[in-house]
Amino acid sequence: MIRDAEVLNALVEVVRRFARERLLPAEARVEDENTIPPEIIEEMRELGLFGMSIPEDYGGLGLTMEEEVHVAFELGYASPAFRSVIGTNNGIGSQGIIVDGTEEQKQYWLPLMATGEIIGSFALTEPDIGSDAGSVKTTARRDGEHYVLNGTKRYITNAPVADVFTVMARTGGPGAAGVTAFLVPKDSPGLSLGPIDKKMGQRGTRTCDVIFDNCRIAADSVIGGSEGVGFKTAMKVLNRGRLHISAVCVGAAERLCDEAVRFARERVQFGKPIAEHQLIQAMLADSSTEAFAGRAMVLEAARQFDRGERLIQQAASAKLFCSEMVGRVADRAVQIHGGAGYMQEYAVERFYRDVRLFRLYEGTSQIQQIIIAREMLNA
Ligand code: COS
Repeated sequence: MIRDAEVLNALVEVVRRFARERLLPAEARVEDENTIPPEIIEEMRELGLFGMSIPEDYGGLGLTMEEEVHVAFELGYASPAFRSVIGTNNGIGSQGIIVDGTEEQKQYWLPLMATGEIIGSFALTEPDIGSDAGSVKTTARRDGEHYVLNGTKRYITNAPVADVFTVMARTGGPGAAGVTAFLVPKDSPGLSLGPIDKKMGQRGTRTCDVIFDNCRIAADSVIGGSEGVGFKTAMKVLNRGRLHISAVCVGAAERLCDEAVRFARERVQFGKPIAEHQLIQAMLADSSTEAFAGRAMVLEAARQFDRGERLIQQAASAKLFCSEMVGRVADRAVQIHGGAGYMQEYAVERFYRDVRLFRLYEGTSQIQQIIIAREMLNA
């Protein structure tokens, strides 16, 4: 749903210019330094990007899903690391509070996240638990007016800079119904961070372990105040997150198409630019068509989300298609660049590594397939 086309167009235009004029020139520096320059984070704050999906009542822009994916297309055009800085506050780091939090939790945390004053992070994955998210081993034991957490969370995006974590921990018996979601401030006694992970790509995005060793938190830290519904909270957060990631994949695919076209126009072989060779044109055409299909799919799914329809299958389909699609588009972009595509001075080399993650996080492609088939068979 687009509430006011003019207002949205103005926002999208500002973000488009910001991505192309500020973020693209900083990409190589982010890759080298493995960190996002503080002045860029400040500009993102000023643009309100930390609070895109946070309701206006709590200080955010309150974008609808359709409006948000339009902005995500633009941000996805630049290195994914930039989007990740604001990604957790808009997505998995805040959505648990938005969808299931108490009014008190919303009023305390959301305004701080909307301005980017604090960073939220989402801690579900563990050393032994990834796809089988209902089997979390981290425990939370009630002790008077506190809970005591024990366990380790792994590969947690933005953990090194996070101020508060949404933590899924076991309060009850086995399976999804024994999981509770907690809001755990970073300075809670017994919480520590592991060393920063060394990743294949997406340099500038930091992940690490979050370790709970008799970590003591107040009893009112349970999201929504009810035990045993944390897995469902996590799943609802991921439905929306998967759609957002799909939009980022589309933006990246469009960037890769532009990089491939630019190179194909400049590179001369057999006496003419390679863009005039039909086998190159075939690769360009396939990539552009697939990016367009992804864009159309994301927009349709976002409209369904805004209409309040059940979106589990469509979010999983969008994530499956768009993340696999951008992998194919990146591969062709490297192919069109030839040997140059293997060299770090070209953006396609970096994007090829960066987009690999999209098929893995917020549910692997195989998990999306399982979710889609289950929805089809249970209908
Ligand atoms: N949206 C809303 N509710 C959902 C849901 C979704 N996407 N998926 C499951 N639920 C609900 C179910 O409806 C069920 O509710 P009831 O108990 O009222 O029937 C409850 O949650 C338990 O669901 P289910 O029995 O299906 O749990 P499973 O353990 O079988 O779930 C999958 C399996 C694969 C769906 C789940 O573990 C999953 O999504 N794994 C991937 C996790 C992931 O993305 N990890 C990446 C790291 S997080 S960045």
